[in-house]
Amino acid sequence: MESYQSRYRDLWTKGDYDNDRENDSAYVTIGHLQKDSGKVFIRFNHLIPSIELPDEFNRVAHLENVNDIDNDGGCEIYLVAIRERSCSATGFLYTMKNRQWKIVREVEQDGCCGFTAMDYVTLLGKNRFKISYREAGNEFSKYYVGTFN
Ligand SMILES: [Ca+2]
Ligand SMILES: [Ca+2]
Repeated sequence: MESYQSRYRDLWTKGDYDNDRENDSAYVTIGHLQKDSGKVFIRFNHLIPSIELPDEFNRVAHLENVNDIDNDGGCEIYLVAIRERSCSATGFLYTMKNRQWKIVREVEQDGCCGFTAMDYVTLLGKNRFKISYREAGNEFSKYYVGTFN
């Protein structure tokens, strides 16, 4: 039987997100309880807090461990979330500081171009990173280069 990990490999990733030298798992869930119905979460094991996406997003197309950009021992995480009934999406680069997730960068992009299991974020050296994305109506990839602070 196909494992959850291989079937949803774009929506499941491993890494040490809280810098305790143990690998953690991250995966996407949709809330079903009344208070969080339809909300999208990135959940973790090992008591790591969840990431809760804003209400306008109803699914995640891609989830990626991007390794440790700022060299503090914890891996950063990147996800692309798609807006309900729309072809617009936002990529979010998150880092954990003091056990709280913080957004490092948001990148607006095309949500209908199709996403693959490739890496969308590349490290360019300490504190520097590159995010690949597609704009609506543009078939070529674009790059955003950023610094971590
Ligand atoms: Ca860990
Ligand atoms: Ca880090």
